[in-house]
Amino acid sequence: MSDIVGILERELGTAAIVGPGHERLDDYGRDESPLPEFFPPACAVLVESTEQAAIVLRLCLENKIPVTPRGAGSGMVGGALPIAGGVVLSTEKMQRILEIDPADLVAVVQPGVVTGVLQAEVEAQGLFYPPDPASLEFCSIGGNAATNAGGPRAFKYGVTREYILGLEVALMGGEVLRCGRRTAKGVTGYDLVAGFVGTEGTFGVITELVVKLLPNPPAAATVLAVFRDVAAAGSAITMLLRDGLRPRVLEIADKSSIDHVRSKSRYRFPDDAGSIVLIEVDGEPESMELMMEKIGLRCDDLGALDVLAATEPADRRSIWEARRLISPSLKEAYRIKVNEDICVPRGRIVEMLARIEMISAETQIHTAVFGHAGDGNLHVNFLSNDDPADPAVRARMWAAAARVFEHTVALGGTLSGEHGIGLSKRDYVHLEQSEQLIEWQRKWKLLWDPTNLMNPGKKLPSRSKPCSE
Ligand code: 2HG
Ligand code: ZN
Repeated sequence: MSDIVGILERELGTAAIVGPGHERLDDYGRDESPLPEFFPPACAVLVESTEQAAIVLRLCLENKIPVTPRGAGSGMVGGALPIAGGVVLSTEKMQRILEIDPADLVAVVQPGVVTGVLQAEVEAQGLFYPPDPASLEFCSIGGNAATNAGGPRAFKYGVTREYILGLEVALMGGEVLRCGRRTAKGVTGYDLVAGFVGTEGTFGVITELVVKLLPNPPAAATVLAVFRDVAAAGSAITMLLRDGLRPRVLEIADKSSIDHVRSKSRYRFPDDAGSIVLIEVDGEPESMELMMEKIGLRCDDLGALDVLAATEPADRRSIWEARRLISPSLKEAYRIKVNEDICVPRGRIVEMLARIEMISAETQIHTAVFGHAGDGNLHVNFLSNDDPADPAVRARMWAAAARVFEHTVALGGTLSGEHGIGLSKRDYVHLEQSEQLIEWQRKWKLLWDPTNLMNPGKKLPSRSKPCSE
């Protein structure tokens, strides 16, 4: 391998490079995925402009060095792990909001802007950027677009793809391409923006984004319905959906999830909570109140043990803090947390919840289930305090996850609703997609990246035998 670190240092200066011996280099070999391995890159380049990103990509192609794009490193499937070594190209320093335009209802941003920061900035101008991944305080908008991130509000407002109007991307070799628009509608040419979003850094590096904004809803309120168990909560969600109710959020959390945040949360969950359904409504205050009342009464009918409404911003904030604490608290409490984010058709939620309970009982692996149930998107966490270095333990956990995938697909669902496929799920794609479809996607990838140096080995299974977890 050529001295790519030296070459990059000469071209960009040493300040941009986290190279060998640097205390932070190891950080670029990890992300938030449950994979035990650590993949050290030759170096990470913290680019500050599109031009710098293009230079890195030109030099890496010239020297045949793989490149792994990276946002904030909050991904959960190993998409940002440099499994082939080479260079990590991080956009974490590209943090400028270039424009917020209330007339056009768009913002133009660099990829390293933290999602929560963008939300706060647009809200200060009476605007709204709906996608709200749980990691919004530290994840970045470029990573959100690369993974097509979701979040609770996707239930009413849709996922990240629906808010990306235009992109500037830097491709392997250094070509920079601008695609998309800043208009509300537009069908000129093929929709490369939609095709690029969700490619998990396998096509190129996002260097600028035009995002769609909405007017900020005048008011929002949160309703918490407590149920005796997760089955009752799941049935309530199905019934609320059938009633045609469309709050902005319709979340579920089982007892295990709630119990892990109880002691830390400022919000005091009712003692008898065997499961909760978290509902949020927004709109004009009068219509919102009506909707809250309707939902509350319906939850009573559906067997809720308790229905609590939070309208004060402080109460709502503490409920959401508690909800966002579920994932990090589970990670803290267990040495192994294999987390999945399967998505089933909405009509199959109750059945899927029952199948997860069955798999947990049969495999004797403790689970915590929570997530965006209104979308059929369930975070199934397999948890263990056994030795994470023991391959037999991990094999057992992933065998249980594979059973969840099989049941998901059997119910017409998909392996990932929002976290992506990355490395950790690529060998399960066969369960859901035909070889023919996978092959078409390989061809598509090679169109953007003919040398297969851009984040190789992610998103799709390799042609050879699947790797083992
Ligand atoms: C959430 O909704 C995140 O909290 C993380 O998508 C889910 O850890 C998880 O399984
Ligand atoms: Zn989630």
